[in-house]
Amino acid sequence: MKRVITFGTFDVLHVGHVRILQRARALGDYLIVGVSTDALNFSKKQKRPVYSQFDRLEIVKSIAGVDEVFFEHSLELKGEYIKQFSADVLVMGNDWEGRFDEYKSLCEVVYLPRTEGISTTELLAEIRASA
Ligand code: C2G
Repeated sequence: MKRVITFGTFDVLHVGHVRILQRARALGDYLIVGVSTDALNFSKKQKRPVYSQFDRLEIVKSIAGVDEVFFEHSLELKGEYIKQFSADVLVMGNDWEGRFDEYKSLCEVVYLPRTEGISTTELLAEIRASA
């Protein structure tokens, strides 16, 4: 049984998020998703997600193929999470290409191409413009 782990904010869920989760799941038999907390987001991007971490966790958990979810409290804890959840593969979008290569000593590290033409940031800009 191959266990896959991935991480993200997954705010204002869109097809790019769904596709990366499905492609991550297809690399193994069990998918664990670390949903970044509001505090982690704020420290990383200086902004609050639209949906709270509790809503984002609940939404991600409801997606077919997602077997387990947890809160990612810090980017630096990835190694700990990989060990804690006994992950065999770490999957990240290629916007993070090369950033997590240090974990290759713990598990396989795979960067998957992002879905072109969609992002939460662009969606929010469109919503603001048309509101
Ligand atoms: N993604 C994608 N295609 C898009 C948008 C996002 O494949 N058009 C992927 C990203 O590459 C990422 C995942 O969806 O792997 C979640 O994206 P975000 O919510 O933007 O996650 P991010 O804020 O990058 O958080 O520990 C790392 C962080 O938690 C990652």
